[in-house]
Amino acid sequence: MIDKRDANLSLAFLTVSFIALFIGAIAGLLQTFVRSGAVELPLSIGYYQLLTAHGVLLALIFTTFFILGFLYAGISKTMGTLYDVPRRTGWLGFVMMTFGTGLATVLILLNKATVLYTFYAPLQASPWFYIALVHVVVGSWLCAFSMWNQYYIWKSRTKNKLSPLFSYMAVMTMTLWFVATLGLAATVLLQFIPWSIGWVDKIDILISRTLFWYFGHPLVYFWLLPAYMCWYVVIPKIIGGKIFSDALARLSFVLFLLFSIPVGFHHQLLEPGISHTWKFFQVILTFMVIVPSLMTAFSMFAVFETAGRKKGAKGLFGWIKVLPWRDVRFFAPMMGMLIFIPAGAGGIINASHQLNQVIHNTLWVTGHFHLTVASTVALTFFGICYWLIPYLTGRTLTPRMNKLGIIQTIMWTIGMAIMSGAMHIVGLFGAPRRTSYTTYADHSLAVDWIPYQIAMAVGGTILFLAIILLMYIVWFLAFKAPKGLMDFPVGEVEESAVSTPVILENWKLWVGICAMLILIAYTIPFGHMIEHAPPGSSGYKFW
Ligand code: HAS
Repeated sequence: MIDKRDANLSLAFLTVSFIALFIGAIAGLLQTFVRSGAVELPLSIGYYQLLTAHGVLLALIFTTFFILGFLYAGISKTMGTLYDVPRRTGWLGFVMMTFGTGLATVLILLNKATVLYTFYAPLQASPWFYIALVHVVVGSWLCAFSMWNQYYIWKSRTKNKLSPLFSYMAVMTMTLWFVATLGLAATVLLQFIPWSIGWVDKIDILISRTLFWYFGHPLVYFWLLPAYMCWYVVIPKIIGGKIFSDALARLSFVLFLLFSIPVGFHHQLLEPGISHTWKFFQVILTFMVIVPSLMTAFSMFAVFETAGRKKGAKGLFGWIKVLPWRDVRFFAPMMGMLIFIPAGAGGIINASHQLNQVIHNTLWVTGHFHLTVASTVALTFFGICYWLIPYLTGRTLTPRMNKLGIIQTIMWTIGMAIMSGAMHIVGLFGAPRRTSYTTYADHSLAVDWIPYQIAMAVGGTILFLAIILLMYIVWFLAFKAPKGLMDFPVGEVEESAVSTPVILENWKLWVGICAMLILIAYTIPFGHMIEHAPPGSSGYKFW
């Protein structure tokens, strides 16, 4: 049983995350309608305003709050009840983040921050929007400090050389987040706030985008790693198997820390002002960051097959049949894994310099991130909430909710296949992303895109219905499900697995190599940007 005080902290984060999910999903549905030409927005609400709300609330807020809620629950489960200082620091972080989220949402709704979730300069928002973001980031740092503090106290009290796998992964995820958000903090504090207040007239766009993508790429792994924590630690237990290798799991997280940050240029391959040599270098590192995902795929196949064979499965693929397909705690993350196979392949296409010329700034990219974060990660998070919420509220997952969860997962998978499939195809035809409905003066090329945009609206509608169903299940599990004991599933490691080398827990070493790689990948190109700095740009508010 989890300590009530720890459960409350986790539930607080999860509550904000689901509110953000609901509002963000309404914005998403309306967007697909507008983009297909089916409706016009009333009350002078702008398309780009809606798009900003959708991106900020889903990509930044739903994910971050969900992750922190999940991590706190897992740390409390695997290292024991939170110590007082970490718990209090966690609450302080929560209050700051929630204040920042509220302020940012109000500004977006007032049309004072219509700058999309990447807030690219020279689009300019009210300074309060950037100040709100500072609150979210500093609040999340407090959570990082609180988790590190818990880990430090636990280690010094237990004298254990190795921490529990889940907690180790949580500490690594927050380390990655902290190093990544330094870039965001730098651009917001040194560039955006002074410029939006009017202390300086101009902003250096290339530097702001470079600092943003220094943060923006590891951000996607900050979303992915908690999903991997579920795959590595939770799924083996649910399917009645064992963790393939503790050492391999930890090594893959180390590799994410090392290689996910010095790769931001692969989002800027078409940007002038960065030499090809440095783009090429960061593309190589991008291909390195694929390795830990391939290790994860290998490890999961091993877990499934070993568990299946223990249950008597025969033949090359017999183990697939004996997986617990009717258990939503497995089914939802499994759909996420299966989707990650084409989604990851899409990422490799994006990272290839020549192919990036074809897909950059097209709807293909939107399709890519709806398969990765909005399917692989989101489905895993949904799968987690079906057992995490009853675990935290002292209730149980009933067979009826399990069934509804399976239906929800199927709806999500079908809706996303239609929407994201259409995005990928029409993106290859050249349809740009981040645009409202337009036929470009009835140009034949643009008119040909419309059927795909209608398909996107159909997929979006199914997704929205799936969100309503999810909200019902979440509400039921939180307030109505019968009282009982629900498990936080934590797998055990296979007896035959190699023992974990203690060096994997040498933080100074890994953070040191991470810092070195960042310096190698960024120092010279960043120096060039400063040396050849353009005059900069004033701010624009188009919508
Ligand atoms: Fe990405 C753009 C490259 C992964 C998210 N990406 C984006 C954007 C987002 C995003 C949000 O190089 C748009 C940002 C914006 O607004 O502009 N991405 C990659 C690469 C990977 C990758 C190389 N992306 C992700 C993940 C995301 C995400 C993960 C969110 C969570 N991405 C790019 C690039 C761009 C980009 C360029 C810029 C494009 C442009 O021009 O703007 C890799 O990490 C992918 C590696 C993954 C794999 C798959 C492994 C498969 C596994 C599943 C195994 C299945 C099992 C089940 C075990 C190699 C682990 C088996 C069971 C059975 C029963 C069979």
